[in-house]
Amino acid sequence: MLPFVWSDDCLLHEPEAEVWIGTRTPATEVPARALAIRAALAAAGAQEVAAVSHDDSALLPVHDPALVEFLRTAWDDWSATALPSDRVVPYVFARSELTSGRAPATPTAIWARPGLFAYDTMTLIGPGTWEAARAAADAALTAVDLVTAGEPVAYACCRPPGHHATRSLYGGSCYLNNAAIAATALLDRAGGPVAIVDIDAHHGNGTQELFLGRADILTASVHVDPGAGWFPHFLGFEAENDEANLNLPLAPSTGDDGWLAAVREAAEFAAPARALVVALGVDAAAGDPESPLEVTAAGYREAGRILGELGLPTVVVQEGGYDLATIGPLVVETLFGLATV
Ligand code: SP5
Ligand code: ZN
Repeated sequence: MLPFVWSDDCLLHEPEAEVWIGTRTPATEVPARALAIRAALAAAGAQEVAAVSHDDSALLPVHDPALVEFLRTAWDDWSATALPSDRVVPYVFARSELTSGRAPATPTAIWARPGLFAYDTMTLIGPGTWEAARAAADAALTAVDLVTAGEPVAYACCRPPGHHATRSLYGGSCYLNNAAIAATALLDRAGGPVAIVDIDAHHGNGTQELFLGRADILTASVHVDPGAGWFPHFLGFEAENDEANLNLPLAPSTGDDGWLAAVREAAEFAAPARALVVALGVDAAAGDPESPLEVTAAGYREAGRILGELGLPTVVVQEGGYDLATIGPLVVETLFGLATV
């Protein structure tokens, strides 16, 4: 069984809540997710490897230094100010149209600063958020190191997830784009193009926007149709496809047959690459509270097999998956599929 990369620091992010349509609802992206996955991997006999700390220089091919600096300091600045909210939440947004495309001023008010970097109200920052986000990136980079050293497949138990984070914005429960960070690190070592295949139930909008127009990083995403009312709402459509980007939106209620056909198409698209990053969300599974797709455990295993058949050096990073009772087994099924080809 393949190695899995783990960091205790990924547990430090405890958002507690999401502000959705102005309502504080219980958080779905909770530390227990990572513990459930770890327990299932350990029971399956996977080898745990501790995440190794990497320099911030590995983040900068992907993220604006201003976003990194904001995430690093946001909680300390917020908590040093007497504010009525126990988490960093935006209330005003620095939309580019607001400033006619000019760079917005850096607000003096601490409570206005999140509006420079957040694109939703659901992605809260509290004590430990930065440490966890940084540890998740370290886990992804450690998995890259394992694959570079000759492991055919390595899995990183990244938490918080990453695929909704763009170059300079955070959102969708994501702060740093772990899959994108892994892909740029792999690019240096693969000697050719790298593909990211995203099978999370939601469109990997951050990853798509990060690599828009780049031929050396191919991006493919299989997800529930945002046009049917699902996050990230504004993108993830076929109209965004080009030679280096493939969106495969699926109708709500799509099960194994339709989903696996899309995964096969994504795998074919990725085939010319020299290395692969799988953004593995298991929220496409039937019963997940955050998506209407109806993939089974056998479907996830088959997806793993399809992607493993490409025979590329492969880094798997964790994205979503919110049903605590099933996410561990679903990750194990996928990895069994990938590693037993
Ligand atoms: C990584 C990942 O799977 N991110 C998913 C983010 C989607 N969240 C959008 C949720 C929309 C509203 N859901 C209502 C739940 C209220 N707690
Ligand atoms: Zn998701």
